[in-house]
Amino acid sequence: MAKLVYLMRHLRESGADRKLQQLILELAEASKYIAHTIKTGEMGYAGTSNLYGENQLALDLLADKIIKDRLDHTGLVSYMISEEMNSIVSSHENAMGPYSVCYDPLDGSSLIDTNLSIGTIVSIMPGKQVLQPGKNQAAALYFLYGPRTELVYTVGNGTHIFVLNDAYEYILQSEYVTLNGFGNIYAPGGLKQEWTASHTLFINHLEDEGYKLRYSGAFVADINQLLAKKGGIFTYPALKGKQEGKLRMVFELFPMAFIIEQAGGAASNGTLRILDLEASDFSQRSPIYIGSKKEVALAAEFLKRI
Ligand code: AFP
Repeated sequence: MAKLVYLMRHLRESGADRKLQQLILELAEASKYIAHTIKTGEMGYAGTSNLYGENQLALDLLADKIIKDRLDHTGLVSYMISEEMNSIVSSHENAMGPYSVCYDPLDGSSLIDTNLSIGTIVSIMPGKQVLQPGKNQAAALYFLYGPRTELVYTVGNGTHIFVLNDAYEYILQSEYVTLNGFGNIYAPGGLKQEWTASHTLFINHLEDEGYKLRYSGAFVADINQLLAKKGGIFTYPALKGKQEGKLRMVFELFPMAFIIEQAGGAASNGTLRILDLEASDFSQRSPIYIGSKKEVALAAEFLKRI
């Protein structure tokens, strides 16, 4: 029987800063409570809306609170911001922690009533600045709450997948996960009627090449599918009248771009590498083309054509 590799051991052997290891372990503990509340919690609306005018579910707020309360007194975090908060929050440690954390506590939460997989996405920046270029991230991770609860993380030394076992321990499933140069699945993003001509041409090309449409409505589950199937592309493009697309840079795109690049893939806004970008504010969105290098490069070619 293969030796079990627990998360703590893998982090220790990753060479990451000890406080960063500890921060990831704290987030892993928080994920266990979120996984439990998804199974048992109230699925209704909270009667409030976030900064973006999106109705908040009770679970959105509960997941947000679980993470915030967990990080608040660790001494590891200076500032934190989430999709559900209206402003950047300093920790109770008088913002003395070595890291700042940006997170989407429940990505795909509009799917909760469908019982499809949803997740938590986390970006960890060094120091006190939440707004930094994506390439400055110290770590990126996500939790996927599906038939199995998974943790996928990178600290810049490969992308690694863990599964939560019956004893509520994260056990290594596969390390140094890599995407193939190309795949055979794609996610189109947005409404077809709002696509630009160049995005439409790109999607039609993928279809002509026999790529299969795989789009769940949860970014975190769709990215996880690219890792599991070792290739393909997820897109959420610039749309007519919404040039910035839908997904948010600091909460969703920076962490997923780090994870996918560490798995040998690529992530762009259609022309520029996502990790080279810097958000001017935490609500900034961007078009996204992320996955195998071949498809991301091909998208850039199509987007140049019109
Ligand atoms: P929710 O968190 O509101 O469910 O939105 C999920 C999401 O931000 C991302 O996870 C999906 O990829 C994307 O929206 C789906 O957007 P559409 O509903 O416009 O397809």
